[in-house]
Amino acid sequence: MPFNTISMIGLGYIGLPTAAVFASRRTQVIGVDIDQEAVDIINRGEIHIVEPELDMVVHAAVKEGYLRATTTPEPADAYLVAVPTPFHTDDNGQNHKADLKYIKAAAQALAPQLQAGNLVVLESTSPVGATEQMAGWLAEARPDLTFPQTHGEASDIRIAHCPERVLPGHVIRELVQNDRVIGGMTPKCAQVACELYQIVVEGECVPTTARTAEMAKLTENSFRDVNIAFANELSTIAHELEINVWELIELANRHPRVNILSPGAGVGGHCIAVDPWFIVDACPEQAQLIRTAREVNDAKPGWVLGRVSEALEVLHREAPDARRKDLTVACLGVAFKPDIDDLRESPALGVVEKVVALGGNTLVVEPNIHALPQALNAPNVQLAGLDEALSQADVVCVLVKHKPFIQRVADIKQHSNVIDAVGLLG
Ligand code: SAJ
Repeated sequence: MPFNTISMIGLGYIGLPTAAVFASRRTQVIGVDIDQEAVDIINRGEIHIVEPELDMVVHAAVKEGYLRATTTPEPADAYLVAVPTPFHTDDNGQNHKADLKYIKAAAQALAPQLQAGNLVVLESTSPVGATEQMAGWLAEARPDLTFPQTHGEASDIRIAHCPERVLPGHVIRELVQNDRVIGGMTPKCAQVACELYQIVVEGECVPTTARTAEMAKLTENSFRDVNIAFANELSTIAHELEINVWELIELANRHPRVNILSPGAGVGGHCIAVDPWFIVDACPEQAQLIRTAREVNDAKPGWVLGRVSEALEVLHREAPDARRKDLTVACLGVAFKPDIDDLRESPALGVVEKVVALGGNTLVVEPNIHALPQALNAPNVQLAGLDEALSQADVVCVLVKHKPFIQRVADIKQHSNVIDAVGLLG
């Protein structure tokens, strides 16, 4: 079927690049977001998020008239939903269930525009069953139309799940090159959704069921989480045994069937530290390894902090009159991973916050930001350059392996008291 106009509901880290890439293929794209400011920025041909190359693609798409943003859905041939699926929060605080309220709101907002023959695709990372639930909300709002859950292949509306799987920092390239898993509520739904994605995707579009596609996405991120947990556990074991974990991994990885990932300050971001819990929540009895991996990775920032405390204790003992508040710790990196400016869900940021709380002075070196986040707004913490930090710090703690740190590794090595959570020094 022809897709003359598509509508992207949610213009965030996934929705905006996806909308822009479709628009760059000369498809009319109507982007929808509840954030008026984001809508205004996009309509000026600018962007409200940081992602390499995205500004150029959005600018060209808006200027050439293929991309337009609005706060209310308009008629389209296909609707793509890319809204957040955070943890559920109730009176007892946060739990590890997915909160589908944004999917429900998106479904209710687009439902009045639906016409027979339309396709609705859920892109948001979701627990198994969420696509069927979205179809239920659409059907509730539009009793005049038929849906796959009741009318199968004969339904007026086609519904599919096509999880996004792009790596932040490489989104524009991966949106086009990666294979896509396309789960239809019926085989016809999957086929129609494949036709849509083939407009932009150069990789293969592989059809399956909606439930399998939902689980495929959770599986990919759980696989990575479990493997990072192995590396993180290894780093604490190696420390106990007085072995250099980076050399150890380098040696083990020379085996043709071994490929150990890198230990770090913990696992951050909005995906890998969240998605495995949706599996654990659905199958708590069976998901033992997946749960343990989450716990191992969540414990890693605390372990790194413990090493900073130990180093300070030693200095304190060595120079009894140097009061703890006069000691300075330099923290290199606060982003959630190398070479990005994104501090959300960052394990490094968590470590820095606790280092600040230990007392003393903290110098934060983060080449990707110009001002410290609110969480680090304290009199004893400052954003600093690398040279200043290295000359003033009693303890240096490397938390993120940013390129500018790799370039200055020889200088960092000169410091006498470095805690290296990411293998910068080798
Ligand atoms: N990390 C390590 N050691 C490693 C690799 C990563 O400690 O060897 C840490 C990073 O520093 C970071 C966290 O893990 O804190 C996650 O980083 P990442 O680069 O592995 O992944 P994300 O969260 O940026 O993106 C992931 C990707 N998923 C997979 O690689 C399986 C991406 O393809 C997904 O689209 C994205 O999650 C998502 O949106 O779900």
